[in-house]
Order: sequence, then structure tokens, then C-alpha cells
Amino acid sequence: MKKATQPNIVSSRALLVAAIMATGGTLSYGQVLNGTFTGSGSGGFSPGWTSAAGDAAVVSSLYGTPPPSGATFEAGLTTINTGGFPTLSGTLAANPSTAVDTALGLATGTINTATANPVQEASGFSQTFSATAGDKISFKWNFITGENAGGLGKDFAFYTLHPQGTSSSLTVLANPDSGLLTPYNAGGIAFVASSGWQTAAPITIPSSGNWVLGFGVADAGNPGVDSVLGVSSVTYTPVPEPWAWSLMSAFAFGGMAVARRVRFNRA
Ligand SMILES: [Ca+2]
Ligand SMILES: [Ca+2]
Repeated sequence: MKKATQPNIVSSRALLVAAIMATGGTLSYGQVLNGTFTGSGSGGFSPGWTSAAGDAAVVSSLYGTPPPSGATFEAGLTTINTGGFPTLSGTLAANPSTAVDTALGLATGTINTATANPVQEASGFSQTFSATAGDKISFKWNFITGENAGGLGKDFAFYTLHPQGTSSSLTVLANPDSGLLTPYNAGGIAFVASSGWQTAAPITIPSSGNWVLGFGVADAGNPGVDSVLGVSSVTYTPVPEPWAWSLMSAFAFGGMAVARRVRFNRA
């Protein structure tokens, strides 16, 4: 039965596109580019993720930790600035963290004052994109840390999402005291805990315009023991405009009617 209905769904979509083209309409949807980090420029960050500071690199293995299921690459960030651990990119994490504030479009000092503990070193990257109110963004992230829960180090991973321009808004994803961390070890670095791959609940863009989406990780309280953030599978779901909803509904019902006739004829 599914084989009879599927072609009609496909043809409904084709009709929708044809109708849009025939009326001269344009899809003014925004989008986040290169959410899979499979771009070929700037080591996988380009196109899209054109602003970065500190130790940031696109990798297929983050110190032995693979990307989430279905992904080939992940973007990695570290707090490595001192000590013997190897960086991902060859560039040390930024100290002070103000260079990361700038790379993410944040007011100077935002990362340093985001939590109760001053930040020593940080890394981050961002993308500026156009969006329509109601569009949704999701992503997968993995916080890996060498800091023990309850210890001196309060390293944290975070994301930022704000209208283009300067903002002081930052959302913490995890720190060593997060209940979601579980014991973890990987080759090369003395990690002790990881969140594993988490999927962020879809975030709705509240107003149309240019927006900045950024990610970062920061050393707070104990710079000698490091943390890492992996980011992968950034997805962007545009909200259909009202006229598109109407067209899709019309074609969906039309497709169902055709499907019913097909089933009737085949019976
Ligand atoms: Ca460090
Ligand atoms: Ca630390």
C-alpha cells in the first residue's frame, strides 16, 4: 500500500515547486551553511563557519571520540594552552578569552563573567546567517573534560545565538558538575568524564533578520586541566510561510485523493 502512495507524495512536492516557479515566487528561507562540517575550505569550517578563535578544528576523531551516528565529521574546540597535551589545530586556546568574545559577536568579557569562576582560556567558532521568525536550529554536542566533579575546575561548554551585532547572551551546555556526565577516558589526554553526544532541543528563531550562532569551551578555575567540546550535525529547519502551508495542504489532500483512487482501482 505504501508503494502506491509514495509517488503521489513525491509528485505533490514537485507540483509545489512547479507552482512556486510558475507564480514567480521565491523561497526567502534562511539557512545555516555547512552544518555537517564537510566543507572543503579552511579545514572543513568553510563555507559558513568563517569566524573562530583559539584551538578549533574539524576532525573525524576528537581525541579518539568519533562523530555521532550518521555524521562523518565534528568540529572540535579545546581549552589547551599550557601543558603537554596536543592541540587540535596547532593554535592554542585564547588567553585572555576576549578573542573568543569577538569571534562570537559577544561583548568583551561576556565569557569571562558568564559563570562564578573567571575564565583563563577559551576557544570558539561562529556563523552569521539570515533567518525567518519561527525557523528552528538544532545540533549535537559532546562535552569531554579532565576536570573531576566537585573539583576546582569549572570548565564549561556553551552556545550563543543572538541577532547580528554585539550581545552578552551565552547559554551553558555543561560543566564538570553537570549530572549528565559519566566517566570517560580516551587515548592521549587524561579525560575523566563526558556527556556523550547530546541533541539540543530545537531552538526557535524569534524574529527575522541576521543571526549569529556560536559554540565555545572555556577553562574556568583550573587552566592546567583541559576540556573539549565536539559539535556536529547542525540542522536548520525553515518554517514554511503561510502561502506555502496552503499550497502544501492543497497538494497533500490532492495526493491523498489520487492515492485513494489508485487503491480503489487496484482493489
Ligand atoms: Ca588550559
Ligand atoms: Ca580546566
